Amino acid sequence: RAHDFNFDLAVLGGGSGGLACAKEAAKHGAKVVVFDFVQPTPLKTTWGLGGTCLNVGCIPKKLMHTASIYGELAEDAQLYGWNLTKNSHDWDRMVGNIQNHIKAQNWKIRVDLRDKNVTYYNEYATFVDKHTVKSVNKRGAERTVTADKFVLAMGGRPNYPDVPGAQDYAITSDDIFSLKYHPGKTLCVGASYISLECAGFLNGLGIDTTVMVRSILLRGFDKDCSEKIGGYMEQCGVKFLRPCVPNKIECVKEATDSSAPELRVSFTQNGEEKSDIFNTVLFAIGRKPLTDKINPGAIGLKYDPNGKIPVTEEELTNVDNVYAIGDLLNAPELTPLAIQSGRLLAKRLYAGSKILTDYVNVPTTVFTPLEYGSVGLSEDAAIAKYGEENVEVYHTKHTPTEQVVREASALEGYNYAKLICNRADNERVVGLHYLGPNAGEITGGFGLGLIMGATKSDFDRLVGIHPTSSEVFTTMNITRRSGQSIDVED
Ligand code: FAD
Ligand code: NA7
Repeated sequence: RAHDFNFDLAVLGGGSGGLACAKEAAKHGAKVVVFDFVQPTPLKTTWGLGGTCLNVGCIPKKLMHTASIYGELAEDAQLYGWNLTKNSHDWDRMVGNIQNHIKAQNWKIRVDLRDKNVTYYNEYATFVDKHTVKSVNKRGAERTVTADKFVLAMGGRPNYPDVPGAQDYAITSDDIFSLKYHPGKTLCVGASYISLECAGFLNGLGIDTTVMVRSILLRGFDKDCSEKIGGYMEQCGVKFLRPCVPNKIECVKEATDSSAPELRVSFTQNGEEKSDIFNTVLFAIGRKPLTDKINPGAIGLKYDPNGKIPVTEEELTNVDNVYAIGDLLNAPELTPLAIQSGRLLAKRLYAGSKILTDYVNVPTTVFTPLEYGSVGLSEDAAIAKYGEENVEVYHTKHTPTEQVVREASALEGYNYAKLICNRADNERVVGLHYLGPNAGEITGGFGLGLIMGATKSDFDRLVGIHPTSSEVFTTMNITRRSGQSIDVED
């Protein structure tokens, strides 16, 4: 049957999930095509092959976060004896070097696809019927392709609010990492991790930064940790407007190729109407999957009003030859999860595997100035699941050894860790949370413990590595229930 089609598998979207799936399928002998096309932002920003993570997500975000952390470490370096003359930060040089890295990767991915016998079309694909897509390139040339099976991996794009001037003058994370001019005084709207991460690195680069928060910080994450992140950012100089929503953005002075615009933002804070001038307004108020842009009606594809696609545990949609992976699913929007789901799906389809993607206990890290790593449940989610009487919270603060040269400052006490355990199940650890340096490295490792079902006594059995921050998890003995202060040294 597959021989009647141009391809065995057509993948819509060449991002983290789509590329992993396409390459794995080709490895097992399938004839595969990947379509990847980026619609430019309202500011006309566009990028190459590789999807959100490489071009406008994880990679440039981590690099800008690193740039900002280097500023902090340069201060520490002086305390360690380095004579550094304090230079201001050069936005253009940073953006240039980051974009050079990304462009080199875009090229490498193309070569890799060719080497692995995956056909790549830089074209936007939409369905004609359940075995046929029509695709269009940037010059408007069309092509029709048939395939036995389809994998949807189109990811999502940032939302704009329904506020006058938003689409005309504001930017999103799709624009910030390649912004041609220094952003100047910046307003980040939203309390999502993307908003807080952007505000964190901009402030760290010496930019006057404000975050506009409608309600709580980091909905979905542990509340305790989220508020500590906000407190730390405030101490570092980030301004917060909360509770606050924008009403209008007007242009006072247009942007040029080398300079940011001047924008007047009108907003309501605590019921009061106010306004202020900013050079850059960045919306990070959530993302929407691109499901409705592929002519889903032509195949009768079912999806939720927010664009997420319900799938079986085998990532099959309601259409029997169409699968969906990555940010299109009702699951954490994370690159390694998109890759895992893409790769395992291809193995099941073309290599006889039965292994399913595990969507539970996925470690994640928020790269705010105070980094936050977590795996498993938040405290509220654990209480909702197991009942307050069954949830034991062990917590502690810690001082990373490398920071002891810093003067005792207002920033002390934010480095924090907690283990959330289920008393009804031998104190099995159901949530691990860490605030401090190298959060991603620490949380990634401990994630293995959680998927293997580690209990508190397993953590106690583990001998820590001294002097590191990760050792806090091996010596925790204060429970929240005891009421004992974590400010008292053991
Ligand atoms: P994507 O990577 O979004 O790829 C989809 C591709 O399909 C895109 O290139 C799109 O243009 C293309 N496309 C869409 N429709 C069509 C069509 N009809 N035809 C052809 N092509 C199409 N995750 C982490 O794990 N760690 C992080 O630190 C992290 N940081 C992030 C920071 C930011 C600012 C953002 C925005 C995201 C971040 N993420 C992070 C999330 C991560 O980027 C996504 O989870 C991941 O990229 C999802 O992969 P995907 O394959 O589902 O989709
Ligand atoms: P999220 O996590 O969906 O967060 C959206 C944030 O933006 C949140 O703080 C919202 O506040 C805020 N928001 C939403 N609409 C508005 C408007 N109109 N005005 C002001 N503020 C608004 O988005 P992300 O992009 O960070 O994350 C996407 C996914 O990636 C997420 O699901 C995780 O899985 C990872 P609210 O709390 O609703 O008041």
